This record gives sequence, C-alpha cells and structure tokens, in this order.
Amino acid sequence: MPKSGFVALIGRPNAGKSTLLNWLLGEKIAMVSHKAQATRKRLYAIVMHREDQIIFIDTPGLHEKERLLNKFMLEEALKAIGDCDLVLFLAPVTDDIKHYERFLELSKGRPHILVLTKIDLVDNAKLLAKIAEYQKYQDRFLELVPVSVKKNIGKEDLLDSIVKHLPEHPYYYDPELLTTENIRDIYKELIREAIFENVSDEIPYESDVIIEKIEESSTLDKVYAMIIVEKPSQKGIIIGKKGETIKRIGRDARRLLEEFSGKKIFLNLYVVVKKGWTKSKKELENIGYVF
Ligand SMILES: Nc1nc2c(ncn2[C@@H]2O[C@H](COP(=O)(O)OP(=O)(O)OP(=O)(O)O)[C@@H](O)[C@H]2O)c(=O)[nH]1
Ligand SMILES: [Mg+2]
Repeated sequence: MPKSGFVALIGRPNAGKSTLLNWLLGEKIAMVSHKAQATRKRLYAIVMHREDQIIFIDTPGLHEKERLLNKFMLEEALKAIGDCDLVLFLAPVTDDIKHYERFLELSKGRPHILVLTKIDLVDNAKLLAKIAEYQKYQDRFLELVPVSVKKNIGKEDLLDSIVKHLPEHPYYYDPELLTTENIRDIYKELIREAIFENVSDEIPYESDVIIEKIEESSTLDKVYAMIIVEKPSQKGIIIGKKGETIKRIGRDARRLLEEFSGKKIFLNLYVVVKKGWTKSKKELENIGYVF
C-alpha cells in the first residue's frame, strides 16, 4: 500500500508558500510575488515522490484584516489546516519566531513540519542560531527542514520527511495528474501575477481577474479576461498613458500563460470598475471566492 495524503502549506504572507509549491511540482501553476497577500484561494497540486502521492494545498498567508476579501483568505487557510493530514509551516529564516508561536495557538496541535525557507538569505552561523531558537518547540513539530528554492537546497529531504508522516492510503488521484485546478483558474492566477508585478500601492489588493472565455485549440489558446478594480482612478492607472501599462501587463501575462501551456496565447484584457467588490459577499462569490 502506498502512502498518500493532503499537505497544507501554511505561513504568513510572503513566506514563500507558492514558490515552494511550484518548485516541488516542477511546474509554475501558482502565482508568486514579492508583494504580500498574493494568493487568495486554496490551490491543489499533486506530487509523486517515488511510489507515494502528496497532494499539496497552497493557501493565502495568515493575516488579519477587516475587509471581507481578507476574511475569506484567512478562512481558506484555516480550512486547509482543518482538512489536511499534515501541515507544513513555512517560516522564512529571517522571521521572528513569534509567527510560529501564533501558528501554534491557532493550529491546535495539528501535526506539522517546520520548514525554514529562504535560507540563502543568511550565512551558516545565522541559520544554526535560528534552528537553535526553534528547538525550544521541538516537542511541538515533527521535524525541522531548512530549504532554499533560490539555491535549490532541501527538496529531497523535505519530500522524504513529508511521506514519512503520511498515512498508508490508495492514491487519491491519477498519478499523471499535476493539479485538480482547471485551466481557467491557473490562467487567472498567472494574469494576477502580471498585475502584481506592474502596478503598485493598493491596486494589487483591490483588483482581480475574471476569465470570460477561452477558445482552445491544439496550438493556440484565445483568452478573454476582465480585470476588475474598485475605483475609476485605478482603471486609469491599470490602463496607463496611451495604454502602456495594460500592454505591459498583457505582455507579461501572455509569457506566463505560454510557458505554462506550451501553446501560443492570444490575450484580450479589458478593465471594469466594480465598486465595493472586495467587501461584497455576492461579488466575491461571482469571482469564485465562495465562503
Ligand atoms: N531569496 C529567496 N527568496 C524566495 C525564496 N522562496 C521564495 N522567495 C521569494 O519570496 C517572495 C514571496 O514568495 P511567494 O511564494 O509569493 O510567497 P507566499 O507565501 O505564497 O505569499 P502569499 O501568497 O502572499 O501568502 C517572492 O518574491 C519569492 O521570489 C527563496 O528560497 N529564497
Ligand atoms: Mg502565495
């Protein structure tokens, strides 16, 4: 009997969860940004490690904000903690230990592996000091595994540690499958990444993408997508002078979509103001953020 189970990636915004997911999967399906609060919804990816199957659940970073969209995001992370066989708590090596302490309060004794991320950012002495600091909680975590995606360190150790703690269970999914997400949701996330990269201030947090239509063929996907924003001024900024910004967003998004699909992409983007969408349950549900 192989091992198979669900593993939630949990941590504060910007901890490196989506980057870790893409790295373990060997495919970029999750959006990544140097700006925090990038991921909004759970995303499932399936990684075969030798004979065993790990289903990773990427989640929004743990954070507290009043807005309904942020409450949805926190709920997504809490659901993943509740639904999984094992949690990976991601702590950037430069982080204060208090983020982990908060997770311990919240997670009510869920079995977890502590993953120290971004270890390329510090020297060996600092890494060892950080590991020593976490040792006071060694009876709380199953293992502590240091990794760096940037330097490609720790992948096999992490996968070995994970399967050690998974239950014996028949595969949940076809071992050939990479993700349970549909193409629409992956395209949406990659277009959001291009928005995060090209505009600043509050716009990344007050915009989203709705894929209206995809016309698929074997070599070309035609993608029609609407960018929604909260305010008319944000629409102006996204479009930019003579349409320069939306052109840049389109170019970056098209590249991400082409890398993922291996096809040529035709991308049609337009911007619509939907005042209050981040605060309206109905609007959030229309976008696919169902509580
Ligand atoms: N130096 C370094 N940077 C990293 C590493 N892993 C991730 N990052 C960077 O950390 C930033 C945040 O990465 P994400 O994967 O988007 O973080 P996240 O935890 O998914 O963030 P949210 O979705 O906002 O919760 C990006 O700029 C990544 O390039 C690493 O191993 N080393
Ligand atoms: Mg993320």
